[in-house]
Amino acid sequence: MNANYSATVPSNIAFIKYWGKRPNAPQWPANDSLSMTLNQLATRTSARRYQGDDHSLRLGDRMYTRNDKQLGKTFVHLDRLALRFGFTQKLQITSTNSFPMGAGIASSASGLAALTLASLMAWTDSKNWDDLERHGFDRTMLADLSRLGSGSACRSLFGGFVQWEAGPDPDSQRYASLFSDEHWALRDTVVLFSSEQKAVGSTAAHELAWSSPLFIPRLSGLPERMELVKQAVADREIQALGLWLEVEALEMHAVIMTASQPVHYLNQEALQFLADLRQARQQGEIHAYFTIDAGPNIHVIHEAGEHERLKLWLQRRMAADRLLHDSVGAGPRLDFQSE
Ligand code: 2P0
Repeated sequence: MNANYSATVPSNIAFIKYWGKRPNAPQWPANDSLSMTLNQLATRTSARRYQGDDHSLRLGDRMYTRNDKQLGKTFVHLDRLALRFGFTQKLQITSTNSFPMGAGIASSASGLAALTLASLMAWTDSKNWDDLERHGFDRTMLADLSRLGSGSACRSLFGGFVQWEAGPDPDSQRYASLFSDEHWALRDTVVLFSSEQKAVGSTAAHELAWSSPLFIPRLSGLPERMELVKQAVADREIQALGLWLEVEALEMHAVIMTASQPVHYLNQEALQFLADLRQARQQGEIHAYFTIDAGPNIHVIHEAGEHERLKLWLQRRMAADRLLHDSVGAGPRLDFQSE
């Protein structure tokens, strides 16, 4: 029997960004972060055990080897998991994204979380969450392991509105869904300004953050901002949330734009879009707010009732194939097929 173990893991969009890591431990963030788990923008990864000399990896319609720089993180992560738990079986991995890779839609978050889940399911013959837990892999453990592959991946293990706390020491990091996806029907429309691989990846950008004179002041203000954002989500206050989302995204970009090797993720067209969105909001045409990841694309956050009006406004400005429409989601799904 050659069974196929699959995980479908949505991406997440950070409201309070994970930006910068502490240097004295692996994957220990400089600050707590808070995100909304998405629904449709997801990675689906399947793993099956097979008799090969090395793991094999297919992403979309291409095969990758461990020498491919672009996906080196994947093989490193498989090796890390195998070494830590003594798994020797090689895996055949197949993965598909519902969005362009490396365009700032956190493909590493959904990708590394899906890889963690599918590979551990295959190695331990786990068909569902209960089986995984019986083998010692509860949700917190799975988030810890996903985080080692890519920091933001740990938040995608949970649905709704998710907080990742840095904790007092690197082994006490904590994850929690503060509100489920049913708490507030928020939507995220992603406006694509470039689908190309970005020039500076997030891992390098996290290191550069410390060289910005704006970084330490940012860290000192974040605990208060976190409380205000949590309160806005608790109260379903889109205006209070939205204004902080924009401050937070612009501050993160200001940090990287003032680093010792400055990085400009946003192009001219994206910058103009931010100004246009704000102007339209001031004039009462739309009620939506932006946030931005480490990439060139803009996430427009709005309530479900606003969606049609916003969509019309966006479609007057750009081709429909540059818009990805998503909403808050319930988190990962696992499935299993025997053959
Ligand atoms: C976030 N980002 O909170 C922030 C905001 C991008 C902008 O976490 O080095 O790919 O793999 O831990 O998780 C992207 O960084 O970095 C990220 P690594 P990751 O979503």
